[in-house]
Amino acid sequence: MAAYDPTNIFARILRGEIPCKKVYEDDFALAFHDVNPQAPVHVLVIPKGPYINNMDFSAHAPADVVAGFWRAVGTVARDLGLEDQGYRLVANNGAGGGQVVFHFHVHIVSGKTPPGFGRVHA
Ligand code: DGP
Repeated sequence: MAAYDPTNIFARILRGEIPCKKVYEDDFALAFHDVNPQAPVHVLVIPKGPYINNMDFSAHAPADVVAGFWRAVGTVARDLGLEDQGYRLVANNGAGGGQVVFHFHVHIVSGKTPPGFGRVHA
């Protein structure tokens, strides 16, 4: 696996170097609106640590960091009022899995979602 690149766009958002439309933040995660929404609700949740993707995060993040991150994903979905209407979680992993930004992130999408969303770029 390639090394984490600290110049990626989400690392820059975490450092406050570029703005985001923040919806939630705690010790483990930052959540903000996707700049190019694919559904009426499209929010990204990212861990605060330098993990490239799910393979990296699931293998290398300490247990409290993994738990804190996934609790934050649930909190964001709840705070967005999505519990009743439902939502999808998408985590593209690797270029072949459609990942473009190489800082681990989970998409929360709800409402009308285009069929192409989350497609694999084989
Ligand atoms: P992925 O393909 O899973 O790596 O998705 C990356 C997402 O990140 C994509 O839906 C667009 C979003 N994105 C890219 N650059 C920015 C940015 O500067 N700000 C925000 N808010 N979202 C971004």
